[in-house]
Amino acid sequence: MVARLTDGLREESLAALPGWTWDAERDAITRKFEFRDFNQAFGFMTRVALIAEKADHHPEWSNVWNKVEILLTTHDADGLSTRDIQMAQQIDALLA
Ligand code: H2B
Repeated sequence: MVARLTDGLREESLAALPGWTWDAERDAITRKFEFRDFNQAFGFMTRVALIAEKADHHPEWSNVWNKVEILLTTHDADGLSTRDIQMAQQIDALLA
């Protein structure tokens, strides 16, 4: 069982993830991405899917043509955990 992040740890982690916003209602983090076209957006989603399968940690997301919105939370923890922070870091690294 993975632990839900404390307020202090969440704030500290989010300070290092400037593109991500905390959703208090879900205790989740979200980020919107925009690409040149659908091909670029779907290529990105494919790379995220491979990370998700490897980590056994899966995003909630949506795609509209060149836009992708990702929400990360840990169902097993009923809120944010280090798994979400690690995944956000890996997702950001895809775009670095
Ligand atoms: N993804 C997310 N976002 N949260 C989880 O708690 C989770 C998951 N649990 N992917 C995993 C799969 C779990 O259901 C399996 C059985 O390990």
